[in-house]
Amino acid sequence: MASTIIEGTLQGTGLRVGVVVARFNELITRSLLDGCERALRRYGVRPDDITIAWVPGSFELGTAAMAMAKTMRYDAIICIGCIIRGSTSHYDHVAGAATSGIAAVGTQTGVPCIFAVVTAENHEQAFDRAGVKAGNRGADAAATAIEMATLLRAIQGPMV
Ligand code: INI
Repeated sequence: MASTIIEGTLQGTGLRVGVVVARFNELITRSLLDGCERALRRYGVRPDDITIAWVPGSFELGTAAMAMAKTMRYDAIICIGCIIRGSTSHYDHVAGAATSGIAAVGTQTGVPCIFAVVTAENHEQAFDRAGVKAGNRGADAAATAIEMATLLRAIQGPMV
């Protein structure tokens, strides 16, 4: 007997996606958001099905994402932020709170919540990860969101 394999796809048509973006380090987070929106559209998500919420900093990402998830109006949520070690003595606290806040959304609500927070030693490294050299983490997050949303639909779909 063959194994049953369940996988997500990159077909985003009909999916509703919430994006939470931190204003802190806005030059970088806007670039991540831009990469994210372009990728979502490439995967077939309609602009009308994308809702963007701005928060002050990465520390607040989880709170807003949790509120969005609880409405059950979104198939996936993407959290975008940028935390630079050189800019803050409380880097570890902000990064830790952002990580656990974002992770809690997925585990507590069942709505996939994607981590698109760039953590970097300096601005140059952060820009590299926001489309300059090392890809765009926002675009990567869009693909992850679509894959997780379609995977969950496949898992929850009717037995055949
Ligand atoms: N928020 C960030 O998103 N990135 C940072 O690098 C950062 N630094 O450097 O402090 C940062 N701080 C703000 C924080 O996220 C909260 O908005 C603030 O502490 C209010 O709760």
